[in-house]
Amino acid sequence: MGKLTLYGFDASPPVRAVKLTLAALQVPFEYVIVNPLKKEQLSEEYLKKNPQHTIPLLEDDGKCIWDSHAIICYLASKYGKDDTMYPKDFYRRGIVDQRLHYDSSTMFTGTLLSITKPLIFSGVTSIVKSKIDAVAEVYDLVEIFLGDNDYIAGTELTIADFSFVTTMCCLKIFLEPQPNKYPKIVAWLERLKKLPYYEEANGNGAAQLETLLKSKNFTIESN
Ligand SMILES: N[C@@H](CCC(=O)N[C@@H](CS)C(=O)NCC(=O)O)C(=O)O
Repeated sequence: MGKLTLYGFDASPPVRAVKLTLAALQVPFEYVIVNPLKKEQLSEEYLKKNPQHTIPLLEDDGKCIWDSHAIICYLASKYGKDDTMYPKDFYRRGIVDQRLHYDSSTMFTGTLLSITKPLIFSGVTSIVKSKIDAVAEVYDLVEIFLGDNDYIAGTELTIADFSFVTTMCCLKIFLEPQPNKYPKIVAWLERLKKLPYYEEANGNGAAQLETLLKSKNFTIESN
């Protein structure tokens, strides 16, 4: 196994999706902190590795790959002892990919980041109600994605669960999923929390982001 380095910061949900994947695969790695609150992702040295200046970034024996979704597919394909976390079966893989693209486009970027980025980086303190309505729309869909299964892409834990849980546990800060309305989501979040590596790989960083966001004393505008 080559030398793996993860560049990131625990408050970042996509970084935590990679940490969960590495923990599940039991792959050792070096963790280098790149703190976006200090604009460290814009350093000349980092831009050479990732011109898109996002965290997470993975370096595997000198080869760089970024975007959490691409990274977790890469890790599960290369280091998985079997294919349960990222199935080789074309249809089951297609379902996992669909979930990952949904997180990448709508759930993380279109919904969570569109709320958190102005709060953290632009001094905005009020959130328009339509953005909270978008969170409810995400929950409606995730409840359907879960269906009768224990996990986001079927009966087995996959990398899609890691991508979703890191985003969903932060959307919770803005809209708590009520058990009577979203029983499957609530049960799934509890299920994921029982993973032995959950707290270290996701729980602690999610708590850090929650503390940061709550320190902004944001309000939600009524329409
Ligand atoms: N789709 C990307 C999103 C990554 C992302 O937006 N990361 C944020 C932190 S949560 C970041 O690096 N922001 C700093 C920047 O874009 O300069 C992924 O999944 O890796």
